[in-house]
Amino acid sequence: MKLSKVLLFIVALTTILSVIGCGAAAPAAPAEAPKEEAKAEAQPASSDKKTYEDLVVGYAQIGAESEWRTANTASIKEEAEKLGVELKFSDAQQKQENQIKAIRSFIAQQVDVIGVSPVVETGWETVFQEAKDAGIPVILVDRRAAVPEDLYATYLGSDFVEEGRRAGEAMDKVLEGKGKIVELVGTVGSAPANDRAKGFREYIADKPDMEIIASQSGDFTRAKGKEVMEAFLKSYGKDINALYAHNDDMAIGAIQAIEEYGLKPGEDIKIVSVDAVRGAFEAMIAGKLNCTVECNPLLGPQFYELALKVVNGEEVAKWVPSEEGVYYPEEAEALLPERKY
Ligand code: GZL
Repeated sequence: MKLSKVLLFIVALTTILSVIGCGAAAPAAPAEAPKEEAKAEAQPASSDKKTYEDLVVGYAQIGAESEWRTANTASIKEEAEKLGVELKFSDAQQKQENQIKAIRSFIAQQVDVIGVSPVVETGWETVFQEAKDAGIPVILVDRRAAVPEDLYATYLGSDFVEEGRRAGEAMDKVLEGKGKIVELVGTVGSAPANDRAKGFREYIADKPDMEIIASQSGDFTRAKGKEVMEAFLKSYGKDINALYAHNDDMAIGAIQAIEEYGLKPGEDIKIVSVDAVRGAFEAMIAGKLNCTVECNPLLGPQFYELALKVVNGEEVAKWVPSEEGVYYPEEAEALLPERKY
């Protein structure tokens, strides 16, 4: 073979080998996916997150003892309807054992989350632990329970001590700092009763001429409020200058008792109560009630927003306080039309 041909062959061979070499140098499929692809697999796909339509909620309500509770129940039910949440709702007729039974039933049905308004503060640790062991978060709504913080996801409700302080300040105003007061207490052992009593006493502690001469539970109902006020009138009669009622329903019952006794509620006996339901605004317009401290029952929207966050593993505050005001007779007529409960 002539030298020129040999050289040509060598050049061609070298060229072919160098091309194949580049091809061989092309990387095979990488041994592992690039970091960003690997990271994507580590996070749950957004489709794994529940929506309101996926949510199954068990709600253990206290009962139907007051206008406030009726409005609270309406808010919980109406918001579930609006959002497409599957709501399993129980009314415990103000009995703790019925609320505990309802919670156990929700656990057996494997709901996503349990909402409860504890009728009293104590006696919840066992059943809340059962919910935790079943992997079902508990949300306290309206009233608190005295349990370790790891047994509930969050508390959505009012600052009842502050409501008591506001009632004390209002009583100071309507009595002009001086008078004998009888007190209608809410459900014995309940957070609102314990704390409204505490806040009121904190406020009048440095008011030497304001004295609580009697205190008894009316269980947050009109009927019991009337009955206990009748007993107060029998014992103290015209010595009573004012009534502090832990809710408007008991105050409205007491108003009936005061009128039947022959005295003028709102004048002979000043009255300060809590909730700010429509019945209280009507009593203020009639001159029979001197102040109502608001306690917001319309917790449905915030409750489901918290429930979805908790079920999807999002961070929520341990306490979500409600926004509330204080109302007097002079503004009652103008405000009544816009009151939602
Ligand atoms: C307060 C709520 C109380 C209301 C009452 O948040 O728990 O229970 O003040 C109701 O009217 O019965």
